[in-house]
Amino acid sequence: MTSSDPIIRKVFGGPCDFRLGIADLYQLPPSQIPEIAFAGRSNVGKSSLINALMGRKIAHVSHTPGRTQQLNFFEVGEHFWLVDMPGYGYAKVSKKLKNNWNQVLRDYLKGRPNLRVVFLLIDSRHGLKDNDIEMMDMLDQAAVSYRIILTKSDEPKKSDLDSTKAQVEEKLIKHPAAFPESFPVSSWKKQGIEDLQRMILGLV
Ligand SMILES: Nc1nc2c(ncn2[C@@H]2O[C@H](COP(=O)(O)OP(=O)(O)O)[C@@H](O)[C@H]2O)c(=O)[nH]1
Ligand SMILES: [Mg+2]
Repeated sequence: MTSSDPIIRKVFGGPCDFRLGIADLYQLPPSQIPEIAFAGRSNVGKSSLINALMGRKIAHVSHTPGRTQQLNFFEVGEHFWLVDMPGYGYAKVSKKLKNNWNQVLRDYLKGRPNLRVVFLLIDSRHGLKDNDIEMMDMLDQAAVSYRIILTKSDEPKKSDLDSTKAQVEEKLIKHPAAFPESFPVSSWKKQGIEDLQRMILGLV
């Protein structure tokens, strides 16, 4: 953790422990501490972003997407719980499994008053896909506030990144639970990471 801000160093550089992975909601721990969740398509760069935020490898970075079908909970000191949601949009997952998961997710999102925000990650090279819109609809229906993070912002040209950002924000107008602005980040170049850490501190 290289931030010059002592509070960021304390929170994001302090203890972060894997607490549990749950595949069913009866396993859900009680909701006392604020929760911050990360969602997005498989391969969007979610594990990399979580690792960049925490300044260490806590989430598995993989080239074979779609393996984890559970909600993974990490306890970040006494400050908040970080929830790694399973990546979606992986073609090899059966329809039945997908439906089961959607039900688990819906129940989680609806029944979690301490869930402060879902960061919904979108690949800045590809923009919004149909299953991202499905996820946004699910979040709107559960009335969980969410913010769009544009990942891998080191890849596209600036003009392309700007137009993707504008396109995404145009769509957000129709989504009541979405924060109207989107946030480009690069886990590789460490761009936008400290802003995101600060944003999280403002929410917990
Ligand atoms: N260019 C670029 N690639 C990234 C970045 N973050 C992740 N990736 C790559 O995207 C792929 C998927 O990353 P991963 O973090 O495993 O994504 P997840 O499946 O969403 O957890 C890997 O090949 C990463 O190296 C980034 O900031 N910039
Ligand atoms: Mg991952």
